[in-house]
Amino acid sequence: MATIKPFLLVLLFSIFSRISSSKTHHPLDPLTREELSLVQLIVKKSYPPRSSPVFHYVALDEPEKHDVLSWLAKPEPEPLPRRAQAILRVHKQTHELVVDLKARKVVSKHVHRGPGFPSLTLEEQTAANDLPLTYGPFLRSAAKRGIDVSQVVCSVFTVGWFAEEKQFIGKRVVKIQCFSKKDTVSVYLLPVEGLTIVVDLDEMRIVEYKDREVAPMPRAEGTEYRLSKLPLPHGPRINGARLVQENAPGFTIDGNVVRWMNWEFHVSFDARPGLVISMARIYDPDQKAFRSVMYRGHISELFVPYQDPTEDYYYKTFFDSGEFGFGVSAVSLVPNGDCPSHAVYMDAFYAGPDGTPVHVPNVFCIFERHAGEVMWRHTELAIPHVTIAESRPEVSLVVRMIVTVGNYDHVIDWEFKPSGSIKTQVGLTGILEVKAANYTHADQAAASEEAHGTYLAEHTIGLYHDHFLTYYLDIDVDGATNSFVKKNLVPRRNTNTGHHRTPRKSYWTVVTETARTESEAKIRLGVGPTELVIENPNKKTKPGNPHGYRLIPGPVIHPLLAPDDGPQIRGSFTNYNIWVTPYNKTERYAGGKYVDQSQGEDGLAVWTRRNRKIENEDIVMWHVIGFHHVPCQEDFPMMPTLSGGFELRPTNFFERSAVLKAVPPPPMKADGCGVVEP
Ligand SMILES: *[C@@H]1O[C@H](CO)[C@@H](O)[C@H](O)[C@H]1NC(C)=O
Ligand SMILES: *[C@@H]1O[C@H](CO)[C@@H](O)[C@H](O)[C@H]1NC(C)=O
Ligand SMILES: [Cu+2]
Repeated sequence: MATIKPFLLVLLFSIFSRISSSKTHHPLDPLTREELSLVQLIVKKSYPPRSSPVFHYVALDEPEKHDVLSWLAKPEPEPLPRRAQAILRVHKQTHELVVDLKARKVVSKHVHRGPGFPSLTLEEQTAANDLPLTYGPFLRSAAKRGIDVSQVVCSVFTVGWFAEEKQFIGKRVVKIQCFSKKDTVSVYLLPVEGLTIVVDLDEMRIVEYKDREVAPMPRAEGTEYRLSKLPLPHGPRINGARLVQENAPGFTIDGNVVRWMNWEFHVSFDARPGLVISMARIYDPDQKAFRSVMYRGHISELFVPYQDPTEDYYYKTFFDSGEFGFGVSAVSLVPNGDCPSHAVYMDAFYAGPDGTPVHVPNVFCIFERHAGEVMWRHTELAIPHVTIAESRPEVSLVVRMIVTVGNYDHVIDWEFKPSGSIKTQVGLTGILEVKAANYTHADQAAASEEAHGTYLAEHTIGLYHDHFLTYYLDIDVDGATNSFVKKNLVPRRNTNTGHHRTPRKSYWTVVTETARTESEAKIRLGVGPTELVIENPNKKTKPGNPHGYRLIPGPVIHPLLAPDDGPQIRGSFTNYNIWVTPYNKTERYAGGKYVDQSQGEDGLAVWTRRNRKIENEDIVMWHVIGFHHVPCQEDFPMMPTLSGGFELRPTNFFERSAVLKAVPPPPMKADGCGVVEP
């Protein structure tokens, strides 16, 4: 999987991988191209020749956590057995298989029942998109609107779930919306309104068609974003910058294990969440050992409900990860735009619909970030005749993936800092979802109850919507057994009970509360100030504080939909910003494993009803962050990146600052060539 881009590095790493035992899989390595092909072969053989199963998901069936950890502890471990899990559609049924790659056989096969369906394949989306273009009634609708069908593209949208829509229950259906590409490439900005097109994916045919009304089309003018097509003058001009790294790059990639400064972690690709960070450990010079911080971290779900309840748009309540697959939707990164010039790239493979491996080049990039920030500093002015000014530049390591689902692009970063912090960031960019409406001025839209968005251009409304991102964070502070501790900041009145009376009337103090069960760990942020810490109650610093990592939360968001609304029942994992569950290998996806048309039958809200014990257990934290999005004109036709994220920060984890003795790099010459001699 590790295809390193720059030529020299290819040389370097190919030598390196020959030295290291490249044949030995890390137990969490993603399935290779060869392994995916083997899965295809074994699975197809397990079905009668004409049943043509469709592969919706294939991934490593990872070994149990304790096996992985004991593998890690051995100096020369034997490779662990490799197994794959596969989700297929066969004869309108969802099949779950586990394949043993060594024994070359299917070791378990069962039919999943229940309302939710697996994520869509790209191929079935393409096939469905083409259906309207040869469908008589659609051709008549286009003619009625004066639209040339050769200038139309269509796109699949998941239908969500609404209890009243009984005709969809048990059928794998999608809705199709069509767009004009006449004089534009920003097709999402030119929707053809007033049509309902429902496609049954298992039968691959249109099963419902309605043409209600003719709405005006938005204009193509002003929707261009390709620089080569944009009229002069261009600007502002982005200054070039080239990073000169004396010991470049500062990290090594051994298979899928990345080592950098005091960090070591495993980077993996999974067709569902895409980028997965595992077994992040940091070196502690006091203990002369690597210490575990996070066993697993990835985006678990992304819920994007649009806020227009009318016929054409009510159903748009997307679960981008579960319905479309974040991994499958991850794009090849554009060098020098998506990642800086000194980045190193990795490739990925996933299973196409017939099981054949699909290669995604440059799916992740890894780079050192020297962004001009300060790691720490101090100028001491209090000591007469002594000049002290100590300063260290911040440097961090970033692993990045970009996921494009339809109109939106999501830049997903995991950032590691030598201080011990892990930061995440998600950047939203791309094209807004708009509807065409018969307005010609913002005042008309503002006066109407029917706009459900911002008037952006002639006949164009940018629809209101939310982005709710849920992160899966299996934090293991110094081992798996941890507790979740709330350190609530509580205001107090000064009762002057101490020895000396003071005129101070009030102060705040910390009241610590350890969550014993899942319900005690469901938290809506923004209510009262609190520090949220994952602690290891069994491991303490020399002064006696439990080792911990605390969460500096990301942008806080709460749902505004009614709890009895179908989309919110499915998206009930957004009811809290924090959840903590006991580790369970199968509980990975906050909105459930089978999300398309799900009815909220699976996921965080359901699992945590058991109210399991989470104190001094192997626990997983889930963090929901997000944005309510009221579109504005600057988001049109291309939205500049809007970012947010959170930080996991060591808290009494080390005996002292992990970067106290950080050695700054030698200063560079002004031309960037060579180091200034002292
Ligand atoms: C749009 O509005 C204009 C003026 O109010 C009206 O004449 C026209 O019929 C409307 N068009 C549609 C498609 O509703
Ligand atoms: C793991 O989670 C699944 C789904 O919630 C549940 O069915 C199963 O019983 C759990 N296993 C254990 C050991 O708790
Ligand atoms: Cu948005």
